[in-house]
Amino acid sequence: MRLVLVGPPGAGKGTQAERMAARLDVPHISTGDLFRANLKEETPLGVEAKRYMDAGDLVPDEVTVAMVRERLTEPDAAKGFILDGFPRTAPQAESLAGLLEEQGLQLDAVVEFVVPDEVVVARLMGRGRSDDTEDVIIRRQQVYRDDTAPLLAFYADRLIRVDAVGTVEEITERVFDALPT
Ligand code: B4P
Repeated sequence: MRLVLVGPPGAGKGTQAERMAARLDVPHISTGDLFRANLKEETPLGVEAKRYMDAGDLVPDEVTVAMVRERLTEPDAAKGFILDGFPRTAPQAESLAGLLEEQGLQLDAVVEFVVPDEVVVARLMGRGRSDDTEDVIIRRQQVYRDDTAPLLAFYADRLIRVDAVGTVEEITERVFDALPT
């Protein structure tokens, strides 16, 4: 199964991706987690990503695409993957399409997590990550509307929309009920 998860910041993509990956036995590939791991190790990539993440902006496409490309060529991704938080821009979507085409592969579905702004703000304020301050959350929501939401039209033929308000368990069941078999 090759899946992409899309949704505004705090929609629960990371939370659901982890559960889905365990059930489907495929790797969970989160660009946010990859950036944070680089940040922790203080790699040049992490240092560069930090200033964008702290401002609520997207890390530049060249950097993000190169990182994902490398991750997707690791052996465990051959059996499938859950891409969490990638693609987030049109150039990222085009590069993913190119990469899959080179390998003769296709995405099985793109799952959109639908959740109102006020719910995500409450969730993120409760989490307390360094990019979870009110100003930065508002900026991330704006970036989502401007750069990421337009991608949903690009994936219209394989888009699954899931109501992401509810308990973590309820949402996982909704996703699995909606996935292609
Ligand atoms: P991400 O790490 O992708 O973070 P996110 O979108 O904010 O969170 P997510 O939707 O995964 O929410 P989560 O499950 O954690 O991005 C962070 C930054 O990295 C971006 O702003 C950007 O700078 C950079 N970046 C990442 N990908 C990029 C790309 N492709 N291109 C460029 N830059 C990129 O859940 C949030 C909270 O809600 C948690 O506390 C969780 O416990 C809680 N929660 C989850 N489900 C819940 C539920 N059902 N009920 C109640 N609480 C719930």
